[in-house]
Amino acid sequence: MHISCTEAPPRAPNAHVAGELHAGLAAPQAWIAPKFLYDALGSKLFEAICELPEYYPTRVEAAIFARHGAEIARAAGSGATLVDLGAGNCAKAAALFPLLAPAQYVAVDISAEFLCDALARLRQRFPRIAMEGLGMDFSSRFELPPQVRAARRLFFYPGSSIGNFTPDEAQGLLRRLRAQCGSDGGLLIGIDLAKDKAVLDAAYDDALGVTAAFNLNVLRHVNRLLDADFDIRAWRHHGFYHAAQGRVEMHLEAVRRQEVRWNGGGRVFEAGDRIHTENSYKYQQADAIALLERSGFEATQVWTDPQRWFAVIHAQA
Ligand code: AVI
Repeated sequence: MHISCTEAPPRAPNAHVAGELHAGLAAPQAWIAPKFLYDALGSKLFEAICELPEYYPTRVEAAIFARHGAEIARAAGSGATLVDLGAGNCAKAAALFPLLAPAQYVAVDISAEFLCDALARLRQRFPRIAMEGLGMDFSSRFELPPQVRAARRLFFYPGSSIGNFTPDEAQGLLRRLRAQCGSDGGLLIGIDLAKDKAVLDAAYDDALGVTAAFNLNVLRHVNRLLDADFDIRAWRHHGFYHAAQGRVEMHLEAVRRQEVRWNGGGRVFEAGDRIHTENSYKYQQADAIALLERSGFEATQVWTDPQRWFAVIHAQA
């Protein structure tokens, strides 16, 4: 199910969303899927995170595109239907329009309202490019609707958002993309690489507390979606690199004992109990390439920064 930017948004969450949230909150180790971090405010907070000095991925990835843009465009080819996954404010794709000259631009994001506002602004800047906005959760199912041209498709998945899936889930998603690519399509993907724990800890627990606000905001979103009564002030953000797992983890920790109720359920959280809200896997370059190849893509070229903190990879179907 998707919401096109030309339709009115639905008023109530669907039963599947409510069921998924309920299952996670009631689990012995409570969790909330990271996609719920992105309501309209969550998307704005993520935009702010991307401006933080500690949050290097956006800056480093942009520098790779700035330095190697012409070569990247040669590898990816121009004139494709550019499908931007997790498009957010669409800024990353827009920066590549002059190089990739897409025949159609399709922006996909779970945060439909934020996406549609961004796309309306983009249409004014680039009136000649056909654009489509799709508010959808592409994490478990992915089928492009008929208004997305079947002509050569180039999937654009920047920002290391693939890292928010476990490697198995990532493989599932990449396989679904591969199936929608056609024989001459491809994928341009940004993947964050493993690095020093101190750099990663700071990137996910910044001095200003923007990442903390981003994480806590998920409880406001859940309050709205499930008619829950989480008290935001009773929770604390944790973001840290777990080297053995090869991932950054975000959690919310209860600062005191509390009972939380939601539509269809509820539970007591003891002080110190945590809700796991996000993983952000950091790959070795070789493992990232192996993941793409296991998913049916052929990695044709890799670009990194001088410190090898981040990789942009072009993979062919
Ligand atoms: C969107 N995603 C790739 C970000 C990340 O780095 O995992 C989300 C984020 N979480 C905390 N800071 C940023």
